[in-house]
Amino acid sequence: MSYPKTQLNEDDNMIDLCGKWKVTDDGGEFKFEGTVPGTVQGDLVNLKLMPHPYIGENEKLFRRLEEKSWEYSKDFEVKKLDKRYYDLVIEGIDTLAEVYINGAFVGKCEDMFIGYRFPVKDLLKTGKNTIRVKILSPIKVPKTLERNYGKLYAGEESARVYIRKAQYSYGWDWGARIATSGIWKNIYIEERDDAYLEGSTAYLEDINTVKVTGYVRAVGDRDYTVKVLVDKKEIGQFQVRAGFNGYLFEGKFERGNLELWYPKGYGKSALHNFEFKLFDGEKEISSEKKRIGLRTVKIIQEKDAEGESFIFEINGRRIFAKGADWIPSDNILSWLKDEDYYMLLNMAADANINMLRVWGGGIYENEKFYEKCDELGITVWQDFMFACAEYPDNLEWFRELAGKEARYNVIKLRYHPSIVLWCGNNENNWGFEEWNYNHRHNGEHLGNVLYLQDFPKICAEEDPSRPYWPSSPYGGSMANSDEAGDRHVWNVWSNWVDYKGYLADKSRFVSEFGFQSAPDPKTVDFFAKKSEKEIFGDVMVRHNKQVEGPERIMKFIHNHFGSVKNFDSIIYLSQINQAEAIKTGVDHWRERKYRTAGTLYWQLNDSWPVFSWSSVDYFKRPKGLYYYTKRFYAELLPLVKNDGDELRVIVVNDSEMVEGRLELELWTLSGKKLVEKSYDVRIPSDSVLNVDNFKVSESIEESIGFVRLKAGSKVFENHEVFANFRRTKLEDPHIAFEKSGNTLTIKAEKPALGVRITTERDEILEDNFFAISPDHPKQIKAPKSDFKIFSMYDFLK
Ligand code: BMA
Repeated sequence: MSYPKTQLNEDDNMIDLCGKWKVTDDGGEFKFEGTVPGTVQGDLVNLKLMPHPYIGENEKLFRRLEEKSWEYSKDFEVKKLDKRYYDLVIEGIDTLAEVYINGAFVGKCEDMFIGYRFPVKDLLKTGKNTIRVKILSPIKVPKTLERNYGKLYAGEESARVYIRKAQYSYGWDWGARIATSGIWKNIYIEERDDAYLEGSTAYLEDINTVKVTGYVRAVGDRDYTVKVLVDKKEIGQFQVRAGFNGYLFEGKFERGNLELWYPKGYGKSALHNFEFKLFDGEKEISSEKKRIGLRTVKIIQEKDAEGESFIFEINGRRIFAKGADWIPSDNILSWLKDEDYYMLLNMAADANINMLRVWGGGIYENEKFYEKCDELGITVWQDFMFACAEYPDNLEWFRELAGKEARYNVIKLRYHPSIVLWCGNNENNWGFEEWNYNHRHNGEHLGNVLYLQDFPKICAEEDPSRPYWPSSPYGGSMANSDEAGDRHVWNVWSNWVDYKGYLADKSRFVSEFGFQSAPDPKTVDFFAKKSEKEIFGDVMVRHNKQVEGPERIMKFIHNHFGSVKNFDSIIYLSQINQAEAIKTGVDHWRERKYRTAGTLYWQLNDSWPVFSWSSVDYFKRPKGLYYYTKRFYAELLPLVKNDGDELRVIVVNDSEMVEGRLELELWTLSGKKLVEKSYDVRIPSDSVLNVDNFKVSESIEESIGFVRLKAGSKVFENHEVFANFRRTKLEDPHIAFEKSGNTLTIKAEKPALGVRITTERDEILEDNFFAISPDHPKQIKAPKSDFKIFSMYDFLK
């Protein structure tokens, strides 16, 4: 028996309270059978009592629901009360709640990110019992607090800083405003006779020494020990003793030949089956089973000519972080299934992503998320859930609650090798310096005591196995400076700068940069009728949450392509612009390895169907950027770049030494080959190799470059657009294709760009949105359903 329940076997040591509950609101408007875990908003839509919030302008109908309080109630049976302890365990409640059993007050919940546990034996009786959970309005209470304590800087809904609830649920520049209410995680009564384990973990103290530790809760006055098994082999039995935050066990053993855990692309992500068994004398009374990977992690911060490095080092190896930022995958979290997590994370891994940043305006993710990242070797930069605001840590209760939340989540998640960093918040320190976040307490910015004192202390106490970083961005002379630490690069896009602007950037680690695009056309069809497909129309503007988001989309389309044909062209061209933009940044920063040591683009996923910075839309349909990601994050990246009067040919290698053949071609858009070269290359491990520099006699202004590296059985491709499509009109590339068996071969007579295959059914293809050189037909696995092939030419006027 252990906590949380997600690890419980279906046994008789609990009374499960999940399932159907009666739900009513305080206004007497709704009365329905709700589902737990769940949310009232999710139920209301599922039961068709409210329309789907993601269609048309329906989102706005959900705003008034925020004002309501809700009551959940359920009868349940208790067969016998013969155990010593009966704890009501609520793994998560959204958010402010009062709990009653058989009419008696049990306790209060005030943080959606904390699991609650209340002893309830005295309140239970054998036979029928009733539990009642009153959930208070998630807007009225914070608004009252705001009136009492003062308005802080927090963008659109400033009251959100007074409630420990996912901050994006009050609306974000990519997210709907749906402030949910509900019992969003498991709820049950745990029956026990004795103590139990919590937060057992194992980590490397140094590369050869494994440390094991964990808490033992509810101890009696007895002699407890904890036996630890690794892959079924016992490695030791350790005494339980009083520690500063409760009883605990601690021990060490030699790693010996236990394999290490590496991020994807750097070795195997080996996981070991750890079993922690709590004994009272000879009797086993509790156990935790966890799959744990062993690795060391630090950030190399060393002075150099450009300032100070910021390089993740795992097991002594430098890592170039290739990734994206992760937001909650739904506005109604109760709609997410394990499969949604698996699919998105598999997609990320297939696209060669080795790091995701769990952004601070969302949630500490579902256990399944981290388990899958452990398995796939995707490292996680984990923010604490504080974003784009000042937070009232001047209030003692708030500071205490924030600390409790941090400690709870660190203890819960610390066994995951994938998490390589705890980070205090998203952009708050940047705000202190550059966005007039000027409220202070005892001279300190509001929130900063948490990020600079409390959180690092909690992390050091509970989890010495990974570094802590105060904020994202942070480091250097200013939080968002480029000479040290991480940086969010938003001059491009948000400040209306076009994407060539990335080329001047010298960030040491780019933890955010992004460019918006439309979702997949089928996703647009989900929320908009034909008559609503107008980029500045009400429905489209509602589905682009950034102020002047649509304006930027159109500006950059006009910049690059001139006038637009129709709405389909906007969808397509916005995706091409986005993909080319992010590629421009990544190509540039990867070439700077390790002066820049990571690129996390904003953002991998979406929380509803929307125009946003994501590479995969709400329905997990890949955008052009997704397929580009696969190529620009591959272990080998060939590049051809224009330095003004010379072309430069480069290969970036993140893996072992490779020998291969590099081919380069330059074509005009009208189909004239300007250059053809090839090189035998030997690319040292973990390197950036300058292959060639040369002058081209003819103008390259109307051309496109293709680079192709053949290494063993693998081919790594890249292209570089030198032409300006507004000046040089694309000509019809005359695309032809042939399907034989499982292979699709696509040919073009002239350079074809942005070749897009659309399929009848949703399919993730081996490749898509690629460029084709007339000399090199493209071969991919054939789609399974009917398909059509387009290229950029079809979408331009
Ligand atoms: C960053 C993020 C988010 C935001 C994104 C796009 O600042 O941290 O707050 O959604 O940019 O504007």
